[in-house]
Amino acid sequence: MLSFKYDARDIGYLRTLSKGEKSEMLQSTTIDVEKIRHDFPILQRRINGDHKLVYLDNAATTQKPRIVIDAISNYYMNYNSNIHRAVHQLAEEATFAYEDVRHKVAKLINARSTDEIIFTRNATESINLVAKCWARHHLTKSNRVLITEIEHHSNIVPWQIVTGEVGAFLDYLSIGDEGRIDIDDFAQKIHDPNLKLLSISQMSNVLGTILPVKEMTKLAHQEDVPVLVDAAQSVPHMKVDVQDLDCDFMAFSAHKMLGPTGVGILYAKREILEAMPPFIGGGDMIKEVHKQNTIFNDLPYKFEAGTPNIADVIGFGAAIDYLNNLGFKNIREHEMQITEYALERMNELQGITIYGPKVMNDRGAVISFNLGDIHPHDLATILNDFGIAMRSGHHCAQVLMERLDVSATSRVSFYIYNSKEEVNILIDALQSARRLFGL
Ligand code: 7TS
Repeated sequence: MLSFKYDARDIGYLRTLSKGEKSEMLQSTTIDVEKIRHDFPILQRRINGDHKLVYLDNAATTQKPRIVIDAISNYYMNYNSNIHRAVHQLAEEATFAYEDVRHKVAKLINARSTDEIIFTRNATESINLVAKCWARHHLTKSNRVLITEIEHHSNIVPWQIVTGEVGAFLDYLSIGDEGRIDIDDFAQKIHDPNLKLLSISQMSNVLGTILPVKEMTKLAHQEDVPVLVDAAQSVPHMKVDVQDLDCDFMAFSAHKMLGPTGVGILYAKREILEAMPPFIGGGDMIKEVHKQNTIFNDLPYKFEAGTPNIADVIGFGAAIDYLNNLGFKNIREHEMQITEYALERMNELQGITIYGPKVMNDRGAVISFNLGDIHPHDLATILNDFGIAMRSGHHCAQVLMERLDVSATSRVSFYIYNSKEEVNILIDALQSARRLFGL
C-alpha cells in the first residue's frame, strides 16, 4: 500500500471556475442537489485537512439525511417501547410507527399486502432466510439452483451452503463483458425440469448492469421455476414493482437507500410465505406455546422472532418518505445524467479501462474501472487524500472478478447528493494519480 501525501492544490478545478459555473455544476435538471446536500450533516465534513468530503461509495452504503437521524432519536427520546405486546401508550405509539413503515415498504415496491413484507437485518439475511426456509425444503439431490456470474457473495454463498447440504448443483449463467446475460445460455439452462430456483440481481454492484428481470422471470415461470430478485442495488435507485416483475421473492437493504444499517426487507408472495416454516423461533412469531408444540403466528410475524430493530425500521420510514418526495423517476434521471457525465470525463483519461455497459439505459450509477496498472487500493488511498471516498477491491463479487480476469477494480457509485462538480474533483484527482505513477 502506498502512503504518498498530496498537495491539495493539485486539484485546481474548483479554483478556476466562476461562481456561476460552479453553481451549474451543482444542478441537475431533475433534482436540486445543492438543496439536498444541506439535509445531510455528514456532507459538511472535511477530510484530510480541508478537503470537502466527496462521497462516492454509495453502492456500499448511503449517507443519512437529518430526518432519518431525527426519526430514530425521536423514537428513543419520546416513545421508546417494545412493540406488539403491551397496551400502554408508548407501546401503542411504537407499534403504530413500526407497522406504518411496513405499509410504506409495501407501497414502495407495490406488494399486494403488508403480510408479504418481512423485516430482516439486511439483504443478506433476507436471501439466507429463503435459502433456509424455502430452498432447504424444496431441493433434492438431482436439483439445480441457477444464479449469474455477476452476483454479490450474498447471492452466492447461501446457495452454495444449501445446495451443498442437499447435494444439489449450483449453476451459473454466463455473462458477456458488459455484464449482460447470454440469452442463448439462459434459454438453454432455464429449460430443465431439475431447475428449482433462479436467483438474480436486478442491478450489479460492480458493473451497474441492469438485468432484464421481468423477461427472465416470465421465461422462468413458463418452466415453473420461482425467481428471487436481489434488489439491493435497484430499489434505492429506480421504481421497482414486484407485481409487474412478478418475482416470487425480493431482497434489499434500508442502508443503501438513506436508511439506517440493521434493516433488511424480504418480500415474498403470500402463498409461498404461508407454506414456509419459520426462520428462527422465539417471542412474537408464535400464537400459542405449549410444552411440546407451538402454533406459529400469522404473516408477517411468523418470520420476525424476538424484539426487532424498532428504531431503525422507524428511521427507514423517514428515508422512504424522503425518497418519495424526490420521486424515483427524478432520482433515476439525475443518476443517469451524472453517470453519463462521469463516463464521458473518465473516458478522457488515458490508460483507463471502464467495465460495464456503455449505454446508459442498461446501467445504474456505478462505475468500475482500472487506471493503468495502478492497484485499486493505492488509487483509493491517493483519492482519500483529496477527500474522495471510493471503493477498491473485489466488491464481494469474486466470481465476477474471475470472469473479468482482474483481482480488483476501483469503483465510484453515485446517489442523489452527488454533483457534476464532484465528478470534476474525481477526474482531477485521477489525473494527479496518473502523473504520480508516470502514466
Ligand atoms: N446484493 C447486492 C447486489 C449488493 O450490492 C449487496 C451489498 C448485498 C446484496 C448485500 O447487502 P447487505 O446490506 O446485506 O450487506 N453490496 C455492497 C457493496 O457493493 N459494497 O459493500 C456492500
